[in-house]
Amino acid sequence: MRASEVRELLKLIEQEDIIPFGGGMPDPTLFPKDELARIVEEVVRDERALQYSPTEGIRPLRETVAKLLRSKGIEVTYEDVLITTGSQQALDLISKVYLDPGDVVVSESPTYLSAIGAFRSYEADIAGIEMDKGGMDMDGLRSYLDKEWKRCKFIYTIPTYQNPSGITMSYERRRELLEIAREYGKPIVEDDPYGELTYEGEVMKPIRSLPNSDFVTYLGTASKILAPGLRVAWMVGPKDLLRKCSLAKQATDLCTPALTQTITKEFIDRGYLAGHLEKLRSIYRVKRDAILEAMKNYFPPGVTWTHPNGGMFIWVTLPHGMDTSKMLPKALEKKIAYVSGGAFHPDGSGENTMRINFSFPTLEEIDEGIKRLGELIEEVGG
Ligand code: PMP
Ligand code: G9A
Repeated sequence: MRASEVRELLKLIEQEDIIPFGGGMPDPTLFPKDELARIVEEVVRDERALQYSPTEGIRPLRETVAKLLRSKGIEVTYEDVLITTGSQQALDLISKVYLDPGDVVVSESPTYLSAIGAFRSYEADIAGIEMDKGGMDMDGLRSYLDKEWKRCKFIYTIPTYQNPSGITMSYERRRELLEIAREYGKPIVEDDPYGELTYEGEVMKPIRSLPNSDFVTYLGTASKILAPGLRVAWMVGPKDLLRKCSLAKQATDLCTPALTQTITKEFIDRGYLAGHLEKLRSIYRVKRDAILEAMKNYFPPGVTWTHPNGGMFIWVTLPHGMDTSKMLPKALEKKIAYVSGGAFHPDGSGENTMRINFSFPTLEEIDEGIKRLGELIEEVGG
């Protein structure tokens, strides 16, 4: 087990006055506090919300989630839904069920660093497949599976507004991925915390909603669309896997808090989610535009970055030979924080890359922070 660079950075940011481009945190001023306060006031008087609850999740929330998923084209009933304590727990449970030491998970490279952490904690290796503008490279995936078919236990993907790159997998690739996975007999785990956060272009349908995708395990979460403090998420997958994950969950935490499950359910059932998502999209769109504009204004030549249509992250590549991890102490001196790219690469490469979050900082911080970062890159890069 290794420390997560994001978690360590969060500790630091808590203590100091640093412009935070590091953690993937929602804008705290957008939490729907009034609606939540009204709901909490009622829910906390409901003794069922204060009681232990079934490991699979409270049935009313499972039904609400199933309905939400059906609206995205994922045809499920409540019985297909397992509620988890954050999607992070789903990643842990899936690993616990699937992975033995020495097994391999195939993922995009770069990928979500705490997924790497979850897989590694079960002593699995992660094989990172390169990406381009259309997502994971399918030729790379095929040639990896040709070599290491046996060791690979599943394919992990974040196809929409990926953490950390902001890249979205095209429909062509989504279909090809399904075909390859079926051909090689490997399950897919589709992690989708950002799919609702579209600021531009087409709203992408999950892989799990495409034809013949029943073998795909789909992870959704309330963290980015409502509040991560609730620790409420959901998992849909093959019945056998769901059953085993629920057994694993019994040993892990017995159940996700009924209190936060009920709050989440009420928030969705009272019809607050759609309006809230509209608000998130409109404000994050402004922040995304502002950060792209600031990068254009302040970054020196030779620096490139992605232009995500949604989500929370921009992936920045510095000229070859630069090392963002070595540069981080200097960035912290200048009171700015980012996550260096090596943390997201299963093989530790990507020294000259970094992830920049734009949902959490304010517009003023975005402008000032990117200005300081541009100056730093110029200083260090010579
Ligand atoms: N997967 C991805 C890709 C994420 O970005 C995150 C949060 N940053 C998670 C899973 C975990 O989210 P949570 O546990 O809050 O649901
Ligand atoms: O706080 C966390 O660890 C969740 C955020 C993940 C990220 O920054 O990718």
